Amino acid sequence: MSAPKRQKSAKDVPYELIYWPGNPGRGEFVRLALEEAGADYTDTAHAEKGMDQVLSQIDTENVGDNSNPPPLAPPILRHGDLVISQTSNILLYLGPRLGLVPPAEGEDGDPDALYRINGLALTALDGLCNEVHDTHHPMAASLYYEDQKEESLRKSKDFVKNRLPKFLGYFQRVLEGKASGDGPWLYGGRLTYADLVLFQAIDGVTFAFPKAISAAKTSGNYLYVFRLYDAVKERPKIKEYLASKRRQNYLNGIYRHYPELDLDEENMPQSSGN
Ligand SMILES: N[C@@H](CCC(=O)N[C@@H](CS)C(=O)NCC(=O)O)C(=O)O
Repeated sequence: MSAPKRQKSAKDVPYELIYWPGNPGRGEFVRLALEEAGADYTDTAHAEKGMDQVLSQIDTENVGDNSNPPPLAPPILRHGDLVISQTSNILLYLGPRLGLVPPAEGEDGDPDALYRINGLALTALDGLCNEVHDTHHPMAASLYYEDQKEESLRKSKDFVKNRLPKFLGYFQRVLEGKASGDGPWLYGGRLTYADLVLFQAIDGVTFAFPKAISAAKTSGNYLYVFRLYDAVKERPKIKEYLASKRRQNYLNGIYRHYPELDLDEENMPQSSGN
């Protein structure tokens, strides 16, 4: 007897990532989860009229629909009749569906894992994404960088000297802790979406502040953080993705390289900043 044909449920459809074309931005945190899982997804970054799709979502005339409030800003995920925004919220939805968190149920079920993993992802997004954005836009997101260069330099000095070591030191401590389990991963001895977020955040900071990251590497204070970075980069699906045309170059997004903000080693403290 042949197996009964599976009914296509409303959610048995490709994921749709709605994000600005032209730079990886915050969309990349979602993209990497979809890529690592080999998920079926579409991406406005590569779609004809992708920009129009983003603009129609965030249009001030958009009031959403019967169930979904309108999003304020991308990344946005559409999955069947669900439309959600906010990077970490999207990852919270995708994590269990893509197998990027331990199962909540079953004999070895870990129902609290999702919230621990989400905490790690949020922390990486706070310090190594949102604060990086503020290094070139410390005064106002609606002003050009050129209109806030002086403040950007002050902010970058503080980022490189204090904030970057603090966050790298924090993740080094997480990786040294028992809850991280065996191997290079942040939680439970297995890859989760928090590892992908940390990888992408470090990749972006490396583009923006190569001198500071180089100093952080040679300090030897964050060995486990860079080991995690290398381990994610070597995941077969991630490696294939990074070499593909789907991976976009950094360009005028969150992670920008301004040589005048790329402060050198002497701005990095010698200790781990814990
Ligand atoms: N906290 C939000 C921030 C979203 C966000 O700032 N998106 C950017 C692109 S990465 C944007 O288009 N912002 C438009 C705006 O803030 O006006 C998240 O993590 O998704």
